[in-house]
Amino acid sequence: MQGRITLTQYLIEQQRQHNSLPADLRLLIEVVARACKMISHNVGKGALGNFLGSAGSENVQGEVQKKLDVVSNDILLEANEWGGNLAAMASEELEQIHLIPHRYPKGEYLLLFDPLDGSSNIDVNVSIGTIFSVLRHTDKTRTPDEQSFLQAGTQQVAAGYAVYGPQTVFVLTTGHGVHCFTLDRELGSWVLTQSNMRIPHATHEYAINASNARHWHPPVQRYINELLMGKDGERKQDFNMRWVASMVADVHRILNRGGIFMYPADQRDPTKPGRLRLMYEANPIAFIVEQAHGAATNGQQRILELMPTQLHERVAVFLGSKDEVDRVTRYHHEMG
Ligand code: AFP
Repeated sequence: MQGRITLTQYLIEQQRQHNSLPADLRLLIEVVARACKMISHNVGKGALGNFLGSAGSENVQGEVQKKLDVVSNDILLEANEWGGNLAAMASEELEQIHLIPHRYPKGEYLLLFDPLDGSSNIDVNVSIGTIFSVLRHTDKTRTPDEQSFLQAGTQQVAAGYAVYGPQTVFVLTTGHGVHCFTLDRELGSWVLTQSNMRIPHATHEYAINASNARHWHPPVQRYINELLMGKDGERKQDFNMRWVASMVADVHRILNRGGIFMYPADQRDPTKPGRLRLMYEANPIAFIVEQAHGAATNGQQRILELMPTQLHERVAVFLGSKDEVDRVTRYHHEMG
């Protein structure tokens, strides 16, 4: 087909146009995208590749790992170790950071990833995905440690996700808008299918796990009650609800047609501020959402400005269409 732009072509053009995409960052993104292709291939095999079910181990979060969690993590580590673009990696599935082995050259970037987001959906054939974030290793004289990764989301130089669904897509930002590439399975290449994705400011759709409703804090109760009242309440319009339980899939819907995604902190355990991880999920997705003209807060402040204190820390998340994110954030400010 004529006029097709592949990911490689797109990245080289970005490099020429903006001069802000260094060659090593471009290569790093290509390696991540290639790893996502391999993960997609394995996800697609499912039971035929003996990939379903539990791996019989737990990750650092105390969650039971699925076989595909482990396989996807290994694919990303192996693909990115030898390219010479990275100083270190961190994965939601690993307790410690992963240093580049001595035998390989080191680069000036740090890569973080959630290898398989939405793993509860693996065995039931519902969309899942990979999320990644790239930071600079600022002090090159020092071997990276956990502290090197503890940078605010505003410092990200690239972020993206892949969704393994009816189609496999790769959504990317390097700070110049959000672009979506679809995997052409016959040719094995990523083809640009959407440029400059925009999240409409207004929406009639929301995503939240409502089974936690009785534990929510008052600002969230107030906001959701108003949505549930629909036309009969003060919002004077009906709202629709969707919940995939794979953040990537919910976010991809929101990037395409608007909506608000919420995973709030609740009253059960004050030491657990929400379920999602700041470094592997909230920061990269917040970068993408803001680049698509949406908003992302933890109810109090912009997610991208939060200063992480731990690699695996969790955070409350409200993101998507700006008008709704602003409203629920205002309720948090008003209600303390
Ligand atoms: P898993 O990868 O452990 O399945 O977690 C997925 C996730 O972090 C996010 O992708 C979902 O939006 C959310 O958790 C689902 O949470 P519930 O299990 O509470 O629905």
